Amino acid sequence: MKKALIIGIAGQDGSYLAEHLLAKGYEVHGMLRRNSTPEHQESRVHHLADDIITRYGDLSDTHSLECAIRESEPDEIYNLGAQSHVRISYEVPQFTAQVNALGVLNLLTAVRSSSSKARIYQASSSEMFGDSVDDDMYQRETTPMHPVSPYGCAKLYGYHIVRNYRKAYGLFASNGILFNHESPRRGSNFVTSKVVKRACEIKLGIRERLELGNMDSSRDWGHSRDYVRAMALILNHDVPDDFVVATGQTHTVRQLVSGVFERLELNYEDYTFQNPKYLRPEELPYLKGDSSKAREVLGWEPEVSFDQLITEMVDSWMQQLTSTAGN
Ligand code: F7E
Repeated sequence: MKKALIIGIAGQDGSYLAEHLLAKGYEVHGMLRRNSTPEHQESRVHHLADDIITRYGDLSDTHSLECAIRESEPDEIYNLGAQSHVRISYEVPQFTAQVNALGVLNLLTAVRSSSSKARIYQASSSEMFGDSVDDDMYQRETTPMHPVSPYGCAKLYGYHIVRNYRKAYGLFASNGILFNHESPRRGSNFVTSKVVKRACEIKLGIRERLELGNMDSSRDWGHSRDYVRAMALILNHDVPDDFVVATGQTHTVRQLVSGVFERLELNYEDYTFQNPKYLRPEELPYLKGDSSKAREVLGWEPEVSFDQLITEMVDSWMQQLTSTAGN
């Protein structure tokens, strides 16, 4: 039986990855960060409580990483832990760097000092490309990286230190360069979830308006469930390597908003307003990923379309909100 350690198991991706690995027969260990409010801390993995082994830990605490590695003796480590919100990275830039950049170094150091032979997956991000795009309007593994946020800068360090340790010390350490990926489990301060939740609340008469930042940026949005499959394929490939994971389609935030409201038979223009507090000091304007390498080398491809993703999120939020209203 293979053993996996998922750092950040209580997040959107951590929870889907745990389900995916359990279904493949893995013993699944997870590390989660302590919050001051225990409520909802493990809500995304609550249904797996009898099947997974969790412990508290933190990427900024090398001792906790060493203990987790020693106790779980993993064959595979998935580092999904991060301060993952780009706008908030401007409010906590040093914390973001400590976790998203130095945290990766702490993990690599902990693997080496424990003499672990575990394969390591690093959750790298399309935010690392920043304002850089190839002439054909795609970003791919070879596209130069010019990050435009503290989050992107920190993730770029994590990406490079993984490549450096792979070459320098022969670690099996790989980067998945994942473009935006969403689901009903997405935190409600990311744009897809925020738009869907607010639109459902407006439809139900619970709320009157949706306040957003920049609606002209474009993102390549996929489904988290599809993307965790790519993570496992990346670690089970015969050599460590770096892969872009993306759908290859891009939509503006405005198209997302208009599509969600249309599904609910509402006109978004009647309810949507700009609030400067949601604008970023520097915006990443455009993302569209070319995942040909992952498709050709790993045989990966996404199964859920953008429309199916939005439908699943709308159905889920409608169901949650109507069941809460009935309580
Ligand atoms: O913003 C615009 C915002 O916060 C998407 C993370 O998972 O993907 C994610 O980062 C777009 C941006 O995702 C609001 O300005 C407008 O252009 O959903 P988001 P993100 O920043 O692209 C990458 C790949 C990661 O790695 C990150 O961890 O939507 N936008 N108005 C807004 N965004 C938010 N959150 N809230 C608004 O009110």
